[in-house]
Amino acid sequence: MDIVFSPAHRRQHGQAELTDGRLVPVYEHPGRLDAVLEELARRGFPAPVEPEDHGLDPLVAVHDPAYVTFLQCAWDEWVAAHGPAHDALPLSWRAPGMREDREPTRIDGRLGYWSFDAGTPVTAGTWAAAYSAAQAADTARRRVSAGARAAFALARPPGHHAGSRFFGGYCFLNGAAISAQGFRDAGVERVAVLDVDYHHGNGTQQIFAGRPDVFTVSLHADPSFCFPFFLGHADETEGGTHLNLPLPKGTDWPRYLPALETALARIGEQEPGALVVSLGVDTWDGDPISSFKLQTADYRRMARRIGALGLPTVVVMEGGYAVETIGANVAEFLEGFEETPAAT
Ligand code: Q9C
Ligand code: ZN
Repeated sequence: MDIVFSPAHRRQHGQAELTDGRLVPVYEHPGRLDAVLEELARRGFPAPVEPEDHGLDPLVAVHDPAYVTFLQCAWDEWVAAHGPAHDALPLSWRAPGMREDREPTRIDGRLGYWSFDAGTPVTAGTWAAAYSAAQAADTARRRVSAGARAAFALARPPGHHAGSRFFGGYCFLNGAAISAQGFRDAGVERVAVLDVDYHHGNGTQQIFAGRPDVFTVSLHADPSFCFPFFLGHADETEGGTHLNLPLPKGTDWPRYLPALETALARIGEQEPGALVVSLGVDTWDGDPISSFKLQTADYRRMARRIGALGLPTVVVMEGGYAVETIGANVAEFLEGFEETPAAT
């Protein structure tokens, strides 16, 4: 499997995120990908390739150009107001009854206007890193469009919480959505996105809501008790174009598998021409911010089933915060996928 990786991911290294009422060191940090790279090399995977640069077009195919412009300028605006010593974090958001037709001019207001949480620091390198991750997802998609059976965008910051007009949940640009839209623009009539990150893929759901050409599915911790809290319930079908499979605290493989089979059956019914997988391994038993109980060997089982669809597939890295096992969990997934043949 082709692996697309950019060292520019290191430029997103926030100081702190707001968790449980305290500023704590960020969970989403460069060491995550270092650990994956090291484990893939150890297991003999081919050396990664760097993303091609296709500019802003793939980004603005799924994000509002005004949002993309904001991301490019946010750090400079923050430094002008507050200096460079601390990361930029939003503190105020609209509530119902407040106005969304007036974009604030002050950076503090603008950060809230374009986001939905205080766990996603904007830093000096955020744009460069998020841009490289978006290009990695796009390059992986181009490799598959050019005939590869599958490609893996080993990228960060992750993307599935980012919507057409907002960042949050450690995400700025939605690589999975960029890949899916890229398949569409390359002539694939129907695309499916399968999100197996522990958290609901609210950004992906929002971007493709009501789009019969892009069927989206998310398996995740029930938003009644888990971030992102305000989307991800089973009754959100987006006119039959989306499926949510919320799962309880403590879900293990025997309870995860039936939901995965449901997801795969629904995807199969759509007869898609390509698949994008949002691969979060924060479902691992022992992840520091999650509650599921998947074991390392379960990622091989998961990938065998996903691979059995036989579809041209882009896998995009999302969450997974247990640095000691993130590499093994990702490697098991990729090896399991590679055991499956392409449909003929
Ligand atoms: N105590 C992804 O996995 N809230 N994003 C964390 C930690 C945000 C996770 C709170 C979690 C976002 C891509
Ligand atoms: Zn996650």
